[in-house]
Amino acid sequence: MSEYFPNVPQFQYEGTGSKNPFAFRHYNPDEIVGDKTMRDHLRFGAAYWHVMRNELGDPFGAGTAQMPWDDGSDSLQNALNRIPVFFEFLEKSQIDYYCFHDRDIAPEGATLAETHQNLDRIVDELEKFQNETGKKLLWGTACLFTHPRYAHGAGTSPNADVFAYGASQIKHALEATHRLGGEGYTFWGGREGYGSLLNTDMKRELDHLAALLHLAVDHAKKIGYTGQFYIEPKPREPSTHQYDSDSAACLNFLREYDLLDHFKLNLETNHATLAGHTMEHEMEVAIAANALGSIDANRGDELLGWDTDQFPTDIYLTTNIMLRVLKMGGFTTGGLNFDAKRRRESHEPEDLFHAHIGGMDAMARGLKNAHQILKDGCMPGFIANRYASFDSGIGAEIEAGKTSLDALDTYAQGITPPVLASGRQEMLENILNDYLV
Ligand code: XLS
Ligand code: NI
Ligand code: NI
Repeated sequence: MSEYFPNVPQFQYEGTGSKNPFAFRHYNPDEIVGDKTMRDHLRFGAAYWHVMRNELGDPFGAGTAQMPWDDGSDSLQNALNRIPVFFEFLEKSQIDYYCFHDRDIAPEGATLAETHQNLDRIVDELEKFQNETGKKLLWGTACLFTHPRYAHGAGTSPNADVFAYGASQIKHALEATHRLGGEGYTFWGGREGYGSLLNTDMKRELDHLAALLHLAVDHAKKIGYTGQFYIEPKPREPSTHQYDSDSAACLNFLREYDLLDHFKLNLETNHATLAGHTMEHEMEVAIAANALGSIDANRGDELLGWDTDQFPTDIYLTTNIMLRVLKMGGFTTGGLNFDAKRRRESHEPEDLFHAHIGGMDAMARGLKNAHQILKDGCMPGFIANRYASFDSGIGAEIEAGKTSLDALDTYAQGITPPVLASGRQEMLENILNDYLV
């Protein structure tokens, strides 16, 4: 078998003292943390679109990425040629899962029927490589935002024929995901929003989007696909305003259209920050609704206002993320998909590896820190204690819904004025920092 990355060995765990740039310093796949291995906690995934298809262009300049295995064409053969490269990448970096859009893996054909045939051919090949390597599909999705036909949206397009095209793509992408044993299927509505309300019937667009999601749920039942559906929130870009703007907006949409039983959220760090939230905030909102499914692990840049999709390297961030993953009891169908790309200046193939190894080690450190914080119990204990007045007496009655304004009025008039405890934010920040050394 030819090697596409001859200078890169398979990553091994060498510990913190290692100076080997292709070794893990913190991610030790089989090490047990708490109740399971790091591999099972973190469930790392690689994004086909970034690893194989991102040429590293930006709005001001052409792509820079060196991809000697790629002839630059949109042929089926070129698509087939990329697959062994990708699986070598997964094997060397010890990433167990991957994610794709239909159009990342297979090109459009001259007709829609030919497009679907292309996808089927590629899925045959992916299936073969999955069986040979044991790599698994975390989730699949359909790209309903790149082709010009989706300029006004797919599910929210004012053109019913475009809606039908999108539905056709979803049917085949869902069936491909099912065939490959995909544990989830994601909807990210890049163009499901609007540029101007002057030309938009918002209510009708939302009704249509919900109809499309219901059709997908129905089709999954029909073909026996039991994987988890996800919606991925993002407030804008490419649309001026996307309907799935943040966790709260998605949950409201899912509840309103009776979809909450079928969908969870796939949260991406950089999307959280674009929405004006922290990732922790988005995770807490989703967890409270029992709807946190999976994570697109990346980060933004505070100096840039767009979706820079950088690899997570900030231990403060990864600790906060893993605290919430552990708090919800870990992933079930979800995982940590690196929806992240190298900088345009990091154009050599080996940079793909440096990027992912950094993200994996940062998440592994976050996991270990989070596990230790929860084990020590001091920080969660502080929070529990802060609400202790609701554990008994009048607080317990409030929580149980066993009181009334009359009863609370009588109660409040019979007590001495409340004395507040300090929130101790600074002390807690100091404690958190102690875990990050
Ligand atoms: C883009 C999104 C996209 C989804 C999959 O910003 O993150 O990559 O994850 O369509
Ligand atoms: Ni994403
Ligand atoms: Ni993104």
